[in-house]
Amino acid sequence: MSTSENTERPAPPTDSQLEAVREDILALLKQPDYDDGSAGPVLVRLAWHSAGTYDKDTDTGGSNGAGMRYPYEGEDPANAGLEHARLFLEVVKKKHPWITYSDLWTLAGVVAVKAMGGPDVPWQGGRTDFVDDSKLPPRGRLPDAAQGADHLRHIFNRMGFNDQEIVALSGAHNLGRCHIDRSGFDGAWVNSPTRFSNQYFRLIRNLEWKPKVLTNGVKQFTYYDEDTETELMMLPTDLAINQDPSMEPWVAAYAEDKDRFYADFAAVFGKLLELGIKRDSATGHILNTDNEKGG
Ligand code: ZEM
Repeated sequence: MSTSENTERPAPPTDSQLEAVREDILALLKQPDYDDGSAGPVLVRLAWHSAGTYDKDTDTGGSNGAGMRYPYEGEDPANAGLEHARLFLEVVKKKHPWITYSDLWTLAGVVAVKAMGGPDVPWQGGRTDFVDDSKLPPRGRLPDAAQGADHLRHIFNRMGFNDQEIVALSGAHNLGRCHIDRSGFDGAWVNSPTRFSNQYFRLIRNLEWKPKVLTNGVKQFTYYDEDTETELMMLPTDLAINQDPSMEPWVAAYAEDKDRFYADFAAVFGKLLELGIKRDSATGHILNTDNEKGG
């Protein structure tokens, strides 16, 4: 599956080149005919799934390589729906061919979080699209929403994250929605799914969530708000973090303190997007590009 494209180490982009990419990502966020009128949430999910395959013990997976371009990762049922995100970004790639897909997908998540009212997430470029066959992640590395806190630990400890970081990352579910034809789950977590906030944590704690079995047999949790006549949802994993004795205090902290959540989310999302990327600590330049492997 090796590809010969992008095997030359590119010159680092100038600030103005990167700024132009950011602007073009911003310009495509508004999508009147898509979901809640925004490409933002699905772009955040693309960034997460591109990086969340990382395994620290074997140093495999992660955003380098942009493996979702190829069927094994791209057509993994866990990534269903992310083709929309990749398609949205294709116009940006066409206009700025110098940027790698792996940089573009991670940067788009960061730009979208900020544009939807979230924090500034630290981001550095330099990822390679070279597919290193020895680094390919197997399927099954992303979390299964039907499971509980121990499963989340199993998945996220493998990336190097602790309980607090798992809870902070889960706060991304303030954005977007579940699609029955993608994950089998259905609905949005909050009433304003294109506005980043800590509402997700407050709703987990303050509403009375009832189990619901969808027509496809999938189990999730539901809350029907009589006043607004809207139905909100939670995944089993979303409620599991509020049951686990070591995660629950973080759910409480983020429900109460929006600034704390923003700061912790920015740090951990930034860390997620760097998994498997090795940089020179002085210059920030990437060390593990393709051509050291001989391209
Ligand atoms: Zn999600 N996520 N996620 N997530 N996620 C969905 C949607 C979104 C889990 C999960 O199973 C699901 C993180 C962590 C975890 C987003 C961001 C992040 C959906 C619905 C599911 C089932 C997909 C669909 O049907 O379209 C589980 C179990 C997680 C473990 C904690 C992390 C970390 C994220 C980013 C930091 C976002 C933004 C969405 C909404 C996507 C959209 O299309 O609207």
